[in-house]
Amino acid sequence: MNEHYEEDGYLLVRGVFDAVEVQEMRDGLARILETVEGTASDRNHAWVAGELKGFHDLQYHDAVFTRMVAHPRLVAVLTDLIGPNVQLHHSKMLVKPPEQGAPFPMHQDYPYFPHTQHSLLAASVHLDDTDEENGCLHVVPGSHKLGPLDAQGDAHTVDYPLESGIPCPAAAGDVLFFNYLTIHGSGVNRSSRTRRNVLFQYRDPADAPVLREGVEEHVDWGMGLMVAGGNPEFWGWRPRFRIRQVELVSG
Ligand SMILES: O=C(O)CCC(=O)C(=O)O
Repeated sequence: MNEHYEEDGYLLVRGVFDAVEVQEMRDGLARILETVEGTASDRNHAWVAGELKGFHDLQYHDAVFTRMVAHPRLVAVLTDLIGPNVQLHHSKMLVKPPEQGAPFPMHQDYPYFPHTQHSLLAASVHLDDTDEENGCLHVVPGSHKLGPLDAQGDAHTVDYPLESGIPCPAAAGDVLFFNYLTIHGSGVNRSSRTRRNVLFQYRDPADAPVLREGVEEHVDWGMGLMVAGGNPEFWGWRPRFRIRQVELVSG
């Protein structure tokens, strides 16, 4: 495993996606935003004051993301960090508009989808150049070693100011990988530039989710896609799910 990731709980890899691929993903996001505009689905996903487009399941919206979640250059890093078998857990977009783009208070991702072996990590794919002015990510190096922390409120925040994390400015095409125990967050977008990221979350398929009353905490449509190796848990894992259509939401 990569020594820096093991020690610090994160890794910034430059140039994973080239300019053409970045543009394809920007166009994919624009298509998704166009389809929801003015519909009941167009909700603000900000945790605190501000604006954020945070739609999940990107690969169900647009095929460009099916290709990108399994991109060979991305997968090469994932197998180094997770192991030979890598499974997609979920995907989402994070579009922070200019002037008012919402911050993310510091948190661990652990309480959103707890697992037993802590293999989960985020690959935050930058589609714009980011810096402190347009709300880049901050991480607290080594904080993954603290294990799961007491989290507060619905947003599961931890008692760390943004300044306790080091800023991770990045260029379009760079990917910041961080473990789901690594404390992270991001500031307000105070600039006149949009900050577009897509975030793919992966795990080792042998890493069992922690169940609450027999139920997995976070289930997304797109979860379970293998992007490297095989899934030794497939037959044990699949029958746990039963799909019940509660409500059909139309635009
Ligand atoms: O990309 C960001 O600004 C933060 C995203 C984040 O912390 C999350 O989705 O858990």
